[in-house]
Amino acid sequence: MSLELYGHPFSSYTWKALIPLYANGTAFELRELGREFPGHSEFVQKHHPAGKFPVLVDGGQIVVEATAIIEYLAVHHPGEAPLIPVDPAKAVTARMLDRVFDNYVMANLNRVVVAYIVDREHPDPAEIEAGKAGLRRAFAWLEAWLDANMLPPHVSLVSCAAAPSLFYADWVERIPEDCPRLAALRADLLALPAVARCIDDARPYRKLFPLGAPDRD
Ligand SMILES: N[C@@H](CCC(=O)N[C@@H](CS)C(=O)NCC(=O)O)C(=O)O
Repeated sequence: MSLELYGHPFSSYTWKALIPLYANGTAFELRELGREFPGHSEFVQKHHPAGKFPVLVDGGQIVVEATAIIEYLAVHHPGEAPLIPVDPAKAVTARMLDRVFDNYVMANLNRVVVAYIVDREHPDPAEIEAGKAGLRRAFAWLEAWLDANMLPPHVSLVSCAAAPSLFYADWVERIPEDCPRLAALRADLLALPAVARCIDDARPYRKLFPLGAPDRD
């Protein structure tokens, strides 16, 4: 039976689960969320502890949380892209970076986005500044890390976390000129076929970006 992924083409965390599926050519069906498919939303509300997506279904197995979905795919549906490094020490580093991208890049960009969702005309300036300051701090940390370390050249847990978070973070707060390694990483990630596919499939939804999508990427 084919895998089913509940999510939305414009959702950053859905991308995080789509990238490994695309990179390994794993067969799956996207169960898109939206008003047209109320049953899909009901499923997510029932099976995710916070009603969030993505949610992966593999026969009788339901997996929630994008990182856990990648770990699950690495174990049960392995492919050419070794999503989790085989070397346990490198796997620790991959998991550390996954947390950094989720907790300090994705979370801070979402803080700004949510301020606009709450009140598009008058978003809370304190929330916007706190989110943007968090992004600048995370960017600087990542730039220093990239200066001292190498990332694996293939699609891994790190690229699955980094690609969507850097894609949208740069729309909220541009990666500054003093972070050239991070800007280059973002460009490299966006050029990966699995990521480019997510970007293209999400284009029709750009008008939904609460801050207004920039005319690039
Ligand atoms: N920690 C979750 C976060 C998932 C998440 O925040 N998903 C967003 C879409 S990108 C969502 O479900 N938003 C709708 C909501 O919060 O109700 C994960 O890693 O999968």
